[in-house]
Amino acid sequence: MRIAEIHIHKIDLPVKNGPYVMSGSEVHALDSTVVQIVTDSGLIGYGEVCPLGSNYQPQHALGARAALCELAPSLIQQEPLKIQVLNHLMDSVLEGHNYAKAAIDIALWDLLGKHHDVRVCDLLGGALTETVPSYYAIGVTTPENAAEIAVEKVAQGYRRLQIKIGGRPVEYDIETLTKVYEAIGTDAQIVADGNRGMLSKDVVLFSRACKDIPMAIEQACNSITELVSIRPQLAHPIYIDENSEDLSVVIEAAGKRLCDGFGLKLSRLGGISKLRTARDICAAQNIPHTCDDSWGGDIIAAACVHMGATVTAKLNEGVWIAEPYIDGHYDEDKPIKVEGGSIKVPTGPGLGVTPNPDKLGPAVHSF
Ligand code: 0XW
Ligand code: MG
Repeated sequence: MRIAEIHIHKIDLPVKNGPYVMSGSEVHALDSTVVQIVTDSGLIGYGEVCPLGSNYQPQHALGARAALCELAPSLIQQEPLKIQVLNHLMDSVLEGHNYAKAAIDIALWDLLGKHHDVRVCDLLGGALTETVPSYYAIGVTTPENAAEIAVEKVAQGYRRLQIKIGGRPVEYDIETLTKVYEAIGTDAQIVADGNRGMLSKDVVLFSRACKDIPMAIEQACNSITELVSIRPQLAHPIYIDENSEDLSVVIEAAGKRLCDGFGLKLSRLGGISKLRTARDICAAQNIPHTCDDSWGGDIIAAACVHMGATVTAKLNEGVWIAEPYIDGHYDEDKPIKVEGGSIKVPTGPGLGVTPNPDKLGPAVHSF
């Protein structure tokens, strides 16, 4: 089997009930890129990457499509089932740009599963569960509103809530987490996520003021250096998210125990192949982690769910998907969605989703 065609689609994803507010940005709509890899046998593999705007990470939608245009010609006529070989080929053609390569990697795993009539999670060693826990991210908002949403989401079945902090006087963050904890207690695990937006001094003040609230603090500061410098002063475990730019950072942070957990993103690391390795590194070091991505529709959601299904329960911090903030699905027959705080693992081969061509629209680039 050979790769015969590669098509790149641009899909606009308005934020439902938006904007989505984090310490450094407020997003009203996202620009997602879907990759279709068509083989000479007629099989089609789908991948997706959707940067969370252009300042959340060193990624942006136009950059993803430009990188994919740089990569696509070298992939034509290659053997799609040799995923590792093609990852090496991509690295030889283009340095970096893991987020764009991730879309290709995901499509190749989708093809591998379809070729063998096996689900991606089962290709990754087997699903340990048929429903994965999700979590809900409450954007930066007033203390009262955050508490109100927290109660609503716990009632819907979520057992982990991420409360966005940062980008404002730290007193507001302290009051917000205090109100949320008063409202839900330990009915759900609480993670306060600063999305790199806080000064180390404010994180120390925040942690000390909230010392009686059982929670983790995720990526509060911009760098690992800052996080490591204040960690001894904190009353809470710390998680690394945005700083885990690639496997080498995960290996170092896990090996040196620089954090107590990770927010891992599929596209940031480079796709399913790389997140599988990060999963195993975390398992070896007993470090809990999420299996997320920045944003995107059913394709990236399915990839995160398949990966999350293979993470042992005690290390599984949940699978975040953008579905609650998106109207509609690429595949209305087999949508990937959060129900009661959990997500069912798709049952079909590969990713288990078949995007409706009408939802993808015409390709913006074809090879
Ligand atoms: C909550 N997420 C996984 C979704 C958004 O992309 C941000 C991210 C995070 O944890 O920072
Ligand atoms: Mg995070």
